[in-house]
Amino acid sequence: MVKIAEKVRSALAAQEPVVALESTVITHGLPVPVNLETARRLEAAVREEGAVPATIGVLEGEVHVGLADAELEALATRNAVEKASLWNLAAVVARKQWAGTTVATTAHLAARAGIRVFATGGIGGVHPVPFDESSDLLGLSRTPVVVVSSGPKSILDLAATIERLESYGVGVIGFKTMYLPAFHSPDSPYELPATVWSEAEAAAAWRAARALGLESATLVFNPVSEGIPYRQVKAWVDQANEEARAAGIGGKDLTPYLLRRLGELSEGRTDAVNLRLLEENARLAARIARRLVA
Ligand code: PSU
Ligand code: MN
Repeated sequence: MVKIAEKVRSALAAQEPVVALESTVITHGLPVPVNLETARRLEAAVREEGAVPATIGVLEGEVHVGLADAELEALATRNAVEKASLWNLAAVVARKQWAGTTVATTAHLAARAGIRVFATGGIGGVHPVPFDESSDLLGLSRTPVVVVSSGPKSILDLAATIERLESYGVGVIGFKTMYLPAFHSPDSPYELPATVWSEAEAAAAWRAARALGLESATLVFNPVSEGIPYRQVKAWVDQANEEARAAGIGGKDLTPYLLRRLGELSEGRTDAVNLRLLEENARLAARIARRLVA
């Protein structure tokens, strides 16, 4: 049911640094063929920083912790692929389906495999549409793992998302920033409860969380380099939301629509920033993972 790749298994046994990577960004977040190129680039970035990558996904009902290149390619190019969040993961496995795993699911699977550090682009959170709240929030409140991201996805209600992280008791840390990074933007008006100024400090915060018996994730928010100003992205998001509302687009179609419109309104800038932040987060996660085994 769960297959841990030999490279990952031996790295964990030898106490070498391992970084988990999610696969919803491959199956649902990015278009073909950028998705496969990006997945490969992220694995290479983790290796360059001296850690072992473990991309997690579901292939024909088998959870893979660590994918061989041919498996990565199969997941990235296949047509009928589910998005496995916490509410459908078990059914996807039982029915032998294929799926990309969300942040909540990847974090859970990584933690169970003994992986302590996980890199992603943006976490899910509270949407402006009532009652659409990502299970990333609750999932991260009960999963002990370091999660490196560039903040919540731009299309979310940031104020509500940061409040929810506090309510659920998720560990929240800014990496060299005192303000919540907002995915495409390196900052936002929302203050963070804590800041670390180095990889060693991030690792120390994780060790403290473990020593104190905290079961929640430690979120490390890493502002993207050369991002887009917060006001600018917010204006695009507001415009795209307004257009979606006018066109009657909602539900599952809303997020892909908004991301596509952001790409158009920004003339491709948001897409370029998205790829850069993914790689920057993979690199930071690898450096933190190295501090954890040192
Ligand atoms: N950020 C992106 N694109 C994505 C995601 C995040 O820019 O595709 C994925 C992540 O896997 C995240 C998931 O965990 O979306 C959240 O989905 P939902 O809001 O349905 O829980
Ligand atoms: Mn949702």
